[in-house]
Amino acid sequence: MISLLDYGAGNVRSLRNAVTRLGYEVVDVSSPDDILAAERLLFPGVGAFGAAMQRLRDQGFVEPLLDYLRADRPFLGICIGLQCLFEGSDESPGVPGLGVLSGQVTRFPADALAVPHMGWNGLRVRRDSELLAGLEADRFYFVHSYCAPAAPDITDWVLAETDYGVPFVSAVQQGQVIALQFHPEKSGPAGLALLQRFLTGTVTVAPGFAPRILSAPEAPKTHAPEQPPTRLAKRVIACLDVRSNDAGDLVVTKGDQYDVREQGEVRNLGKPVDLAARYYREGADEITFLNITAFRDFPLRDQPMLEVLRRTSEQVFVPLTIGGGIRAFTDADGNSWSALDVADEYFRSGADKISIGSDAVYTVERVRAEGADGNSAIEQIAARYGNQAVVISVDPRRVYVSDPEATHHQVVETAFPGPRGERYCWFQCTVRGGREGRDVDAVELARTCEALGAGEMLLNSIDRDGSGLGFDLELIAAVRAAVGIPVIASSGAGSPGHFVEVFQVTGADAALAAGIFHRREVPIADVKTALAEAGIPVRAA
Ligand code: 1PR
Repeated sequence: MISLLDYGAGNVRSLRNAVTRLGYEVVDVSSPDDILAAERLLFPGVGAFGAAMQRLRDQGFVEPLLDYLRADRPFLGICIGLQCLFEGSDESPGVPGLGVLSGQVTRFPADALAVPHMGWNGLRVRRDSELLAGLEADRFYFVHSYCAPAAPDITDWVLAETDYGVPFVSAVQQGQVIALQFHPEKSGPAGLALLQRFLTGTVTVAPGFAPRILSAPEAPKTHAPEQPPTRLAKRVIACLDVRSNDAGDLVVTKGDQYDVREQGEVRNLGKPVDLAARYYREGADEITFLNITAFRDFPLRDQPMLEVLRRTSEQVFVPLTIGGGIRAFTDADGNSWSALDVADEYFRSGADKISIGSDAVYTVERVRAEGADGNSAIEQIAARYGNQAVVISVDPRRVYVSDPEATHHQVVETAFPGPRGERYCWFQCTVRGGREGRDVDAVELARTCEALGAGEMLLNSIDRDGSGLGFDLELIAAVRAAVGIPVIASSGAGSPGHFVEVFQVTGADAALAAGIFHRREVPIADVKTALAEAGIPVRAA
């Protein structure tokens, strides 16, 4: 029986699914007494530091939690669950943490590297442990903008550090108290193995161990030899465009330049849950579902899609993104839902991130005219679930011009001139699955959405979609240079070499493909091999 300290700050379904999958029953902590009665306590990390601490305080959980930790009872904190052990965080100035560990959590420097730190990174193991034994060479999934800097006065706690611009603490343990900056529940087989060690109590304690709260400087007992810095891997993402076919079955489909029909029929490339499970087994670093007709069918009516998400999240233990239809909606009877309601339902059904397409374009138009008011879907969802949970899916199409002065949009000089030899183009955002172009370019969209709180850009290209000609490097480089959040390159992958090229040329953080994976033309493992051979860090497939 595993007690889950779900303090209501966000989605913990992924963790529940992982624990259940490993054969354990999860009970929720709903009162202070439940903490002291727990056999093993999980403190998952979602939301912001201040909100998490506030909720612990409001529910009277702080004192019992400290008692539980002082008594060296089995505890696993994850992400914010690690950060709350410190004295405070720059994310929420003035809000005290639990103070079990001395030091302050700080924001990653944003100058050179994309923030959040999102994706698969390694561990520099600082001392031997049963928890990490044999997993030292694996990568784990991180997603956070704040970190605990590696500092000498907590070295007796530190199991592992990780590097991302700065070295930071990625795993701590004293006795039975463990905390991890990464998400084992989203870290594939290695993460599940680690979680299982905690759940089964494989992690034993030296006899006579007494934990200290607020540790004093002390040299670690075992120091691993100096190891090279860890590197964040470039992510390879499998994307499933999902819609109902004409028989009413939910299928994975795939378009050419967004046209998913062949001889009048919606292309059917497989069943969503089965394909997602296959990509998980084959080593995809993330899975993305795009509910491509949700702009016209309200997604909360689309129970089969929510069911797809639920069933997938029970068997896929890497991050799961879902997009399509995240917007406010009023039905014929006058019932209204906000975009946040739609996102809530997606998160409840197992999503780790949601992606917003059309509504982001309308938001940018509104912000340009009236300024930000805090009410956009991006702002509201980021405020509840964190920036890292909000992806913007952009569907741009090239618009060619002969003269850069002929448009107010940001243009690039292109190596692929337009039909009349135009040497410049801008990237026009579209809505409703590419059906309607708007007066917003992809660079403006990316900048504004970042400022509103989006955590990641998924950059499609209608021109390249389904073409197999390679990613639109000019588009991706232009957007990558404009924002500090991670950018996912999408559309046009035809070979492993295209992944190598997009990472080398544009600095993209992840690359996504659909057609080549669905048609089994290129295995994910071949993509990873090509990347590794080119010296690009990847998580082994
Ligand atoms: O506008 O918030 O309801 O979201 C709708 C979502 O559905 C958006 O994310 C939009 O990108 C997506 N979408 C809408 N219509 C289509 C379509 O194809 N007709 N799919 C569509 C977008 C692009 C990628 C594709 C890559 C890689 N498809 O998802 O997977 O281009 O393909 P490739 O590797 O085969 O080239 P909203």
